[in-house]
Order: sequence, then structure tokens, then C-alpha cells
Amino acid sequence: MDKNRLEELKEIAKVIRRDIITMLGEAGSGHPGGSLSAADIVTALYFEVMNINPEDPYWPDRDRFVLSKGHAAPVLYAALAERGCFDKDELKTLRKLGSRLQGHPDMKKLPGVDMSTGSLGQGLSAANGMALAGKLDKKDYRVYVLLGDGEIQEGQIWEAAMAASHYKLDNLTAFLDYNKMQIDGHINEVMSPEPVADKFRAFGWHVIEIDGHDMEQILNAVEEAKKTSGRPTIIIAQTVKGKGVSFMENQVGWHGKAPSAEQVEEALKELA
Ligand SMILES: Cc1ncc(C[n+]2csc(CCOP(=O)(O)OP(=O)(O)O)c2C)c(N)n1
Repeated sequence: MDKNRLEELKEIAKVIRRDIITMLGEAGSGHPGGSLSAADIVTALYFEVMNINPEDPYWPDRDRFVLSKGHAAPVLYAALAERGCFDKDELKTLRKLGSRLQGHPDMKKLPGVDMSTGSLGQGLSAANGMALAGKLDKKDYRVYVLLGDGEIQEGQIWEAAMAASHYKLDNLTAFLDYNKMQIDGHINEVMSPEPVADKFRAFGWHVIEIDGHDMEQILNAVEEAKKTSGRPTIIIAQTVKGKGVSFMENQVGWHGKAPSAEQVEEALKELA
């Protein structure tokens, strides 16, 4: 990949991280840790990978994205706004009464959101449906879904994993945001998903393991997924919860807490 383009994408990821911090500071509540850990993946999808048209959000041939870990809504809103789907000024309305930018994404309110999410465990099933519909309709759009490592403790994920390989959904690519933390502690202490790569392999998936903050690795993995036929792909992305803001990194306490005005200032300095 062109070095300049890679640098541009890294810059966009920084803008997305800054917007996440600003929005959460303004809202006074929300989920910074899991939004920041997913920022590079979501940037790669919306700015390099996905075939979408911001002027025609319901275009039937568009690629789809399901933010299955819906509490990370700020990363999706920041990406949609930066991509031109709506005015960036609206980011200020996050979590306000009547806003299109609810605490969890609502497809009936905000064009550009392909699936309403927030109740963990359901997004992979919805993505399966979109991928299966694409096959039945003989369309060549692709479906991307982002899962949390705590989220995959939900049984429905494994029913969906089984179905995706049964239906040979090679137009479906899942990302696992493997930041090792969930709401109330370290993943290994609460409920370990390990050996997660072997589990998905056993369910019939093609598995790729990457550093989820390395833009080149993310893009190469997506290319490999596109070339994989007859089965779905999961990209297990090693990430850091709170990535980019030193005092939030690897801190469970920053799962669902907004930064104060001083903390917003400090974080924005680091992300300058
Ligand atoms: C069905 C359901 N149960 C509980 C919650 C509350 N909840 C919100 S975020 C979260 C932790 C999710 O952890 P993980 O998937 O690892 O997300 P990340 O650490 O990436 O933010 C929980 C339990 C929920 N949203 N849905």
C-alpha cells in the first residue's frame, strides 16, 4: 500500500480518537475504552475498505458494517461524520434527548447505521442475515462486523459462528477487538475466551491474527479475507483498551466513564 495513504489513514484515526474524547466530554457519559481500541479498525473500514456512498446511505449495493459491541457508538459516529454522512457539529448531541446519536446506534434514527445494536451478542446474527441475503440476491457487497472480546461470552455468538460457516458466508468478515478487558475486569478473570483462534477454526472459520493498531496489517488482513472462499473470516485484532490516551490505556475504570474537562484537554494534547 502507498506510504502516503497509510500516513493519511493514521491521521484520520487520530481525528476519530479526538472526536471520541470531545464527544464523551460533552455528553458527560459513555464508553471511551472500547471506542478508542476500535478506532484503527473502524478507520480502515470507513476510509479505505468499504464501498459506501455518504449521499446515498441506503444504496442496496453498499458494503455493510455492524458494530456488534454497540456501546462503542462514538467511534462509529465519529467515522460517519468524518466520512461526510452528516455534519460534524451534530457529534455534540451525543446521548442528548431527541438526538439521532443515541448512546447505542439506532438505524431508524441515523442513516448510515446499518444495524441497531447495544444488546451484546446479536450483531453477528444480523451480519449473517445481511451476508446470506447478499448471496441470495447475487450481490457482491461485503459485510463487516466488530465483536468485543467480552461480548463473545454470549452464547448467541457461537450459534451465529456455526451458521456462518454452514452457509459458507465468505462475504462476511468479523473483527474481534481483543483488548483483554470487559466491563468489570480482565477477560481472563471474568470468563476466558481462549483458545479463541482455535475455537473459530473449529467452527469452520478462516482465522487471521493481527495487531489491531497497525493500519497495514488491518488492510492486508481484509485483503486476505476477500480472497478466502467458502468460509467466513475472523480477524483477531490484538488491541489496547483506551488506545492513544495514556491515562486510559489498559484501565478497566475507563470502560464506561466520561473524561472531565481537564482530562479532555490532557487527552487532546496527547492526540494532537
Ligand atoms: C446483553 C448485554 N449484557 C450486558 C450489557 C452491558 N455491557 C455493556 S459493555 C459490556 C462489556 C463488554 O465487553 P467487551 O465486549 O470486551 O467490550 P469492550 O471492552 O471492547 O468495550 C457490558 C457487559 C449489554 N450491553 N448487553
